[in-house]
Amino acid sequence: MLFIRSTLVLLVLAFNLQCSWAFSDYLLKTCAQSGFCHRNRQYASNIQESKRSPYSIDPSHLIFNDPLHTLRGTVVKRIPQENGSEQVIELPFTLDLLEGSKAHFTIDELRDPVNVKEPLNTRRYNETLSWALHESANLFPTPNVKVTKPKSLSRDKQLILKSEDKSIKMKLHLKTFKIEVFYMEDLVMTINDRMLLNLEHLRKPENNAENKLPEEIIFNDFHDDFQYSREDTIPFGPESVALDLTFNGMENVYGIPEHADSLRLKDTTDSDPYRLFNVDVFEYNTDSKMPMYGAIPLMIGTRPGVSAGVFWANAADTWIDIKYDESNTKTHWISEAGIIDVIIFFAETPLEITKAYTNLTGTPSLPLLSAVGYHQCRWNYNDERDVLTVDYEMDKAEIPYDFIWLDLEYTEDKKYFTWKPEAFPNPQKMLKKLWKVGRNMVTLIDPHIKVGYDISETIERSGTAVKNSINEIYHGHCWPGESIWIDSFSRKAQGVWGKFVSKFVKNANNLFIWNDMNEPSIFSGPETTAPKDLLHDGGYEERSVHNLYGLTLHETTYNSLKQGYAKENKRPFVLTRAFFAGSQRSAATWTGDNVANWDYLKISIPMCLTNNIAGFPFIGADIAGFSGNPSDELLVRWYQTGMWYPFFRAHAHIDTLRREPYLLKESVKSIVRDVIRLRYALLPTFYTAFHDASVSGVPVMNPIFYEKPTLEETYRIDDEFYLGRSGLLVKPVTEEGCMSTQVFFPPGIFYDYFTLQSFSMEKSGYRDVDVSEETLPLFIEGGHIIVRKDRYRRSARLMARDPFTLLIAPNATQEASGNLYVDDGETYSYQEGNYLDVLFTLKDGILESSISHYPADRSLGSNLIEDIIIATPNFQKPSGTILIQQGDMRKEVNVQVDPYHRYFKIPNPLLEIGKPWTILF
Ligand code: NBV
Repeated sequence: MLFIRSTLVLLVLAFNLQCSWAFSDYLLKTCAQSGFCHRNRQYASNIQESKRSPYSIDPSHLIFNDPLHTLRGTVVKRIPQENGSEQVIELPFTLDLLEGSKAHFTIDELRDPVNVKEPLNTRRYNETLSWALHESANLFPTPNVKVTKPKSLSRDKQLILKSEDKSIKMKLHLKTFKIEVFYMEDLVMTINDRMLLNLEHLRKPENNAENKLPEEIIFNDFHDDFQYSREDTIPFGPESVALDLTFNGMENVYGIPEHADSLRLKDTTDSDPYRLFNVDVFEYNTDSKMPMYGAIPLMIGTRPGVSAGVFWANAADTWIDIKYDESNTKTHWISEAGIIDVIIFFAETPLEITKAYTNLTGTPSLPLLSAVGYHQCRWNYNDERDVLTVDYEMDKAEIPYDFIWLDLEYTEDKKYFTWKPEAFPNPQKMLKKLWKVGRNMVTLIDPHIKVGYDISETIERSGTAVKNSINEIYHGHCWPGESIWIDSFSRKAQGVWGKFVSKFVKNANNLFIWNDMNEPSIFSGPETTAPKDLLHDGGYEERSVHNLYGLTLHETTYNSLKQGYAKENKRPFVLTRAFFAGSQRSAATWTGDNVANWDYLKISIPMCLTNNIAGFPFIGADIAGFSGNPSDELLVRWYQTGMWYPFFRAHAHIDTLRREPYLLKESVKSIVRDVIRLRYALLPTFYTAFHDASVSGVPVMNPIFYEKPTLEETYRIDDEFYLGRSGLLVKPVTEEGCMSTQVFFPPGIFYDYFTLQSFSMEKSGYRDVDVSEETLPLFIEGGHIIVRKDRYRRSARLMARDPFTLLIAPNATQEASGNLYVDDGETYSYQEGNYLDVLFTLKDGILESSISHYPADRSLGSNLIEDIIIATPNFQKPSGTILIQQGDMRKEVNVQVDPYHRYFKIPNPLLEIGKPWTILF
């Protein structure tokens, strides 16, 4: 049976590979086909009619726990019975006001073990937060919360909690479990305003009916009639959790990646809700709410002056309805299992919300500098010779690159941790050749392990494979044929995987790992993923932990690589396809199997922006489309767009024509070469942006509204963005045959990046910008200083000693500033303080550099500055010579003037980047 179905699915997949470029929608459930989604949507509409609240807070059980400042209590669910009595279900509830204008609340259920069969864990899964939060995240309640309660607490009363700094006030309505949250005395969020709170408590099939509220329906409670899920045993019966949260006065919400949709989320009243359920969606639909490879249940709402965030810490299959209604945004969160575990954030700006969120879930780790360069990938480079030819040809064409990738086919019979011997007889030698110029290799290692070789046998023997519903090792189908899956939730499995990885990278120092198919993708499974009744470590069902699986795997891979490279103190590089909140700490990701057409190019921008605001900036899309062969025009536009993706990688399906940049016809090649070189020239600025992200979570690809949160007209712009906080503003061309495009500019002075022609915007608005095939609409906002390295080198590592160029773009008051972060680009020694941090400022006719942090290794700061270019809006060039000072050195020089009078230049000032200096105009 399993075999017939998997063959069928394989046939369907194969058919798709060849014949069409669209996702096969029937493989995935709609909300109406998903038991718990359908039930909760129905409940939502019924409860709106009955206007009855079955849930309340029991006043007699409220404890305000002083030392911990946690409010503990019981949410009571009352179910009227036919005989007039009520069945009462008690649900433990906690609420904390957290430091920094945040709050955390949970609603759980204590399940009776009598009703649960071994080896299932009785408990509702409540460990999602511990995976999502970083190790030392601080969930401490703020001290001195002021509680105001009426003399006698009865059911129709309210309780008021106020944080010490008074930024947050929460009004708890006991009768309906409604919570109003005020930020700076402004009602910003209401929880359970629409009374959609629902927790389907444990019951048996035989007494299911009497456990239903009158507003609930019975639909797929104990079985699943979706075509591919009929074998689901659903051992707990219905166990979903749901809640509504309203963003008051906000008409714009963002986040909840991953979806191939606009940056501002859409109203779902007339469609399915957005779904978060990690699945393999080959050639996914664009402009769609369908689930994708990753899930970050973080939503951010904003209006000028106030922003709010909701982090729904639940890893089960989740659907989210959004309704924009009379200047409020009403959201309804529905998860199939687990507990209600929510952190809410409040701040003045959306950027502060992202920062606060990454403060808890971890900032993105600082990548290898080379990983910020260009990655050349294809399914597949066939053998050693193929790899070294690509390497050679890239150099011959003088196109820099840093990583070459090996997809699936380098393995022997798709057995991970092996090399196909005839194709790769000496991987070490190949890796050494690449390393000579500082280059790296990434190989694909997936979690599905072919049965019948030492790796799978070790997993089986050590009891670290994922189990089926009767606790036997689960077997399914994936690329290698019959496979088992490593259960990376378990510590033991992590150790086992660690050994495989260490052995694999032994003797190498430039070999890294790509975890693909880790949603997990299972060809023979329902919705092409794992059956929901599989069992993981601790007796938890896949149903409860599904969206975490990818994270557990790539985090294990990262830790294993870190261990493997401990001697070199080297930072690992891991690419993951599946992700969850917290993935940013240990991986990069990409937008999966897109198609070489304009729709996918266009949608890649909001997709990357969404990940960036959800704390996971190291993302890109396959350039120039995974499936299909792009036209020259599309390919050029894709490189011009892709050079701004934080993760800059070309990749192509095995059935496509080769398209490495050196193979392109001369006119196209030279544009692509210039684009890749521009990325390398800007590497210091990109790396500084990555560093900012690693410190505070600031997006690398930064939406306009994140930089200008008071300008409401920016709230729907998702086709242009800034590079971090550098002031570089980009509007990639994503339309075929485009000759002119409209670019939005906030008020201020702007410079065309290439010509330094300036213009001034009195107020924000759009300008027509002409484009040709070669041009990329790229601007610098006045007030910024950009740092570059302009010389062509073969790889990032070879640029280490290169001199810097500074590009100064003054604002209307002739001021500008910018910063530069430098470290060795490879090791963790920056964590011991071995880095250089420089601040450049232009003010009152003085351009100066000050050092905010000196590296222990002073050679990091010995690079020279070879050019300083100063753009001048109204061409005010210094009248005489200018004075340059660094330490004891003082010299007067003449500036060089651009014939078009757009800038002047200080050539060869011979200043060291790592020491302070001053230039007087
Ligand atoms: O390993 C092959 C591909 C890979 O190239 C792609 O990037 C992944 O998203 N992989 C999926 C498996 C098969 C895709 C049809």
